[in-house]
Amino acid sequence: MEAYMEDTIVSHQNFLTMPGRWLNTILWRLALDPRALAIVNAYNGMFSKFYYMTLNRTLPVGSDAPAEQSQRWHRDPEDKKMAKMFIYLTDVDENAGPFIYIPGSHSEGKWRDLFPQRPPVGYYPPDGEIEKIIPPRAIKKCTGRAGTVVFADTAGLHKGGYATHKERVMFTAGYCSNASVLERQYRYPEDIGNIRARLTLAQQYAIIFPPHRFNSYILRRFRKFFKQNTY
Ligand SMILES: O=C(O)CCC(=O)C(=O)O
Ligand SMILES: [Fe+2]
Repeated sequence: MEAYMEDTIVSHQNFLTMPGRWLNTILWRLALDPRALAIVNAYNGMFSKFYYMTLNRTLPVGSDAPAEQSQRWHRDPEDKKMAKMFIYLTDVDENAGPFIYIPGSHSEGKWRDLFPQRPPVGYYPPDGEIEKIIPPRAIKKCTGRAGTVVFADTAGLHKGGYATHKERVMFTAGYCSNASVLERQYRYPEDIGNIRARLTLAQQYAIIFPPHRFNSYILRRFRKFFKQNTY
C-alpha cells in the first residue's frame, strides 16, 4: 500500500489521485467489483457511472485543529442521488476520523430539505448549525476494522477524516447517474479495448462516458449562480 502513497501533504491530509496507469490495478477492480456495482446500481435504481476514485491517508492532527474541507458537514455536488463506497484499509476507531453520516438526509429522507444540495453544487452548512438541529443519537459514526466497507449516498449530510490520534487509510469510489455533469475523473489505460472486452455490461456501462461538450460550461454557470448560497 505504501507504494501507492505519495508524500505530498495537503494540509492535514495526504490525498492521492490515481494516474491512468493505475487504472487497471486492484483498486480499480475494487471499484468495479460486481458485488459493489450490484449494491450501487440497486440503490441508484439504474446502471451507474463510476466517475471517481481516490486513496487517502489522513494524518492525525490532535483534537484542537480546525476541521477543514470534507472534515466539515457537507453534501457532495455530483448528483441528486448517488453513492460512494469507502473501504477502510486501517482500523478506524473514533480517533482515526471515521466517516460520519446523518441517516435520512439523502434526497428521499426526512432531513432532505436541511441545507439542501443543488446539483451540480453541494452545500457546506455553516459550522455548528447541524448540531443545533440534529441530536447526537441521530448521527451515525462508521467505525470499523481494516477491510470494513461503507456505502453511503453522499448527497446526504456527511463528513469524516477528522483523525485526532490515529492515521486512517481509506479507498473511495464514487458512482452517479448519467445525468451528472461531473466528468469521469480518471484516465483509461492504453489497453482499454482489451480490458473492456472482458467486463460485464454493468462494468462497461460504469466506465464509458458519453462526450458531454457542455458539461464544463453548465458546471461553471451553476457554480457562479449558487456561489453566494453555498457557504
Ligand atoms: O473522509 C471522509 O470520511 C469523508 C469523505 C467525503 O466527504 C467524500 O468522499 O465525499
Ligand atoms: Fe463528501
